[in-house]
Amino acid sequence: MAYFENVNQIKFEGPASTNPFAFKFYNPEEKIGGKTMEEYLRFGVAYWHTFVADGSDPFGAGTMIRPWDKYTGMDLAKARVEAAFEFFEKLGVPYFCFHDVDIAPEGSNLRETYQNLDTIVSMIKDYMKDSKTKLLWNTANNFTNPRFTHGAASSSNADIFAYSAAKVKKGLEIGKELGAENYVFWGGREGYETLLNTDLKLELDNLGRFYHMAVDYAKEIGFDAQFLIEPKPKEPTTHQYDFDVASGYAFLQKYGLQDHFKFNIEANHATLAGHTFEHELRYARINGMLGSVDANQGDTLLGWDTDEFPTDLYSTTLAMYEIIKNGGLGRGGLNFDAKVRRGSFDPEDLFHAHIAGMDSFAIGFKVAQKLVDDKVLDNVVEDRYQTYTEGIGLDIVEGRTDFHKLEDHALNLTEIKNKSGRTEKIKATINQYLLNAYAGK
Ligand code: XUL
Ligand code: CO
Repeated sequence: MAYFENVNQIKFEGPASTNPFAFKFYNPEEKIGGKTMEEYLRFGVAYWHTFVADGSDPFGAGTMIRPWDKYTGMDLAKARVEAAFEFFEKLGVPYFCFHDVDIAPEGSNLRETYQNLDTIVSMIKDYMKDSKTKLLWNTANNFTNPRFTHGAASSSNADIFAYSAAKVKKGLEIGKELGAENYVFWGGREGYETLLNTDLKLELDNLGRFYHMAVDYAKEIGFDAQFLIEPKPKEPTTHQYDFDVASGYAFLQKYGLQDHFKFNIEANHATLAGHTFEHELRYARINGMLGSVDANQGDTLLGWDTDEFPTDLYSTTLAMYEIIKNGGLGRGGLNFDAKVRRGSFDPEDLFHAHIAGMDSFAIGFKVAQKLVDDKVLDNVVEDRYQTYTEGIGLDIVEGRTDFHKLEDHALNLTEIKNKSGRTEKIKATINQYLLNAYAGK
């Protein structure tokens, strides 16, 4: 059965096209910086937002019209697999991502949940045989069910720690079965509401223990996916343990996990942490920890995770700049952890949303590659830090100074000259690159 019968294969038609079901900028075969867009951008569809979410919010019921919703239970789970692979093929997207609960309903106990998962995983495996779409990552949802109210690996209840471990164990087995490139840990309830009832040290130590056991088990079963931590500062808990890349990296180093994990960086999580998307990407990149991206955007007027499809070209350009400077995302990709707005309830809107996101990253990729090729920002930075390439500056970076030597230098200074940072000039240049990109200049 076709679930999206009004939509045909989405093709690249170029910037002049007026066909809403066509890519204007994402041309999978086009080479940018020697790589095709398809192999470099590695787009992924998020199963939960696209095939499961119903558009409900804290003030209202679901709005989404989804042809598969006429089914329930395991029939619904199976219909979603059919719809998903039809969608992947029509969109021509190379990857998808899911949580365990997205693909199969939970049973009345863990054993029954496993059975449901096994049925759907073998169905997905069959569909993957005839499909170009691969699994970018899977993960365990250890946050929705009420049992996780006090956390999962950081729960105050040891039974929940064990239950969470069992779900991740199963997730690792599923990842191996389906050939996942990565395995994600987003600490949905790993955090706390109030210190008044919280043993902060025990919870963090337990989280460290949990991640070590996951690393050990993946090794035991020969699952070689890249492990990824996805930081988020708040929501659902007040204080999330994996707040941002900097705090996550400190955590990983403290518990000796830094060689086993990288980061999955989500744009809207970055802005919730008071950072820009590019800040988080840069922080991970300079530490060799940039693994994958949850591509979305927030709303600057709202203080929560709105998970919008990325359409801000300035942001996609600066994000792609970091990704290019990282030499790509390796086994990672650009997963659209993004949802259509509650009012965009037609099945077709799922296509419009993904087309918008893919085109926005294609533009960002083109502009960023040009910025890199022309050394626009490299030249700015090189000039700005020029004092570290000679004299006392070179001595500092090469470790030949101490406070005595620096004091001598400072006492002998007659004049200190700072240079302008030229922020506005740089931003104007980026605008010029953005606008010129499709004028063929
Ligand atoms: C929640 C979020 C999750 C993770 C996977 O904000 O981003 O969907 O990406 O659990
Ligand atoms: Co995410």
